[in-house]
Amino acid sequence: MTARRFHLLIGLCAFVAATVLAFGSLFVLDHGPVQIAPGPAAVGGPFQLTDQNGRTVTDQELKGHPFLVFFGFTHCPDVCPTTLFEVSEVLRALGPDADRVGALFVTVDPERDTPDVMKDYLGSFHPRLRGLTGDAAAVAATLKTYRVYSKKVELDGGDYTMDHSAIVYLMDKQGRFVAPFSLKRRPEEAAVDLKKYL
Ligand SMILES: [Cu+2]
Repeated sequence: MTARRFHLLIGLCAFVAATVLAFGSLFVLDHGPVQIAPGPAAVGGPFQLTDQNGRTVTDQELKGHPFLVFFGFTHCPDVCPTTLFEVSEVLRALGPDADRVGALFVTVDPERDTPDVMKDYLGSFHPRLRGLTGDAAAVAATLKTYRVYSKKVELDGGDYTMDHSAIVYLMDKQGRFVAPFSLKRRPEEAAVDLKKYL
C-alpha cells in the first residue's frame, strides 16, 4: 500500500467513525445502545423556559405555527451571531408571514445568558426572534429533548466558552421535527421553503 493510499484509508476510517459517533449520539442517547433511528419524534418535545421579556414559553404555546430553533450563547464569537443574522434575513424575506413563524434562540449558557442579557443581545437581530433561557435544569432538559450537544470549555484567565452543536431545526406546527433547516441558500429561497409549513 502506498503512503498516499494509506492516508486516504485512515481518513475514510476517521470519517466513518465520526459519522457513527455523531449519529449514534444523536439517536441513541436515552434509548439504549441497540435502537436504530427512532424517527423524527426523537428531536424536540416538552420544555418550559423564559424569554427575553421574562415571559414563560412552553412547547404547547408554540403549537399552531412552524418554528425554527437554534441553540447557542450570547458570548459566541462567530457561529451564533452569523446564524442569527441568517435567520433574521429569512424572517425579513418572509415579510408579513414572519408573524406566523416562530424563531427561537435557546441558550446553552444559562449561567451568563439571563433574560436581560438575551434581550440586549437580540436587539441586533430580527424582532421576531425570541431568546430562551431558564435555570440550569430547565435548560439541560431542553437540550436533551433536542439532542443538542454542548460543553463548557475553560479558558485561560478564568473565563470560559461553550462548544455546541449548530443545527437550526425546523419544527412543524404540531411541534414535530421536520428536518435541519438550511441557511446556505438565499433568504428568499429559505423563506419559500418555510412557507410550505404554515
Ligand atoms: Cu455559537
